[in-house]
Amino acid sequence: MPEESPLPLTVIEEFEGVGPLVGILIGSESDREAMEPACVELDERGISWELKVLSAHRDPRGVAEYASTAALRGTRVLIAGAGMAAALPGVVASYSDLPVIGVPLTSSKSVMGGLDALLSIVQMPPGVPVACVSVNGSRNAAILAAKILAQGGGYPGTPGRPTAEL
Ligand code: RP5
Repeated sequence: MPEESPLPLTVIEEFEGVGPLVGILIGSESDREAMEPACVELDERGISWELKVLSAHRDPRGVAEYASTAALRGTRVLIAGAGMAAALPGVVASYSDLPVIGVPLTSSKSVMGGLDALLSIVQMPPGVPVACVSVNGSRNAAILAAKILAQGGGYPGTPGRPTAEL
């Protein structure tokens, strides 16, 4: 009998578990300070995280690559903070099945103190959900991520979980 050819899953296994539980993306270096409370909160809870500066409009390919491979690296929740038109959380959600928490941020160029980013993030069209915390609410994003991580292995019918008896 011929030896079985390696499955593409080998690639997945290679990545599995090497990434942090939470991936934080920001659209600009200028967003870093506003996301600091999220990093502190995750540290205090002992949750591993990484932060990357990846802009939806300046580096769309980078965002696509990061978001579409995050789950393979073992990341379970994505947090995306951005200001102004704030496309980043929505783009991330379009490339990943992981839950995405958007953080609308204020910047020196914001309209109405960040209302522009808030509406951009919260008004995602049906089918591509993004959770949205308050303007500059990065600490809440981290707490919500922790709550998501604390949940069990899915809902009835998902692989590895028995179907609920009705
Ligand atoms: C967004 O535009 C960023 O998320 C940032 O909040 C805002 C301004 O970016 P910079 O011009 O400071 O790089 O893309």
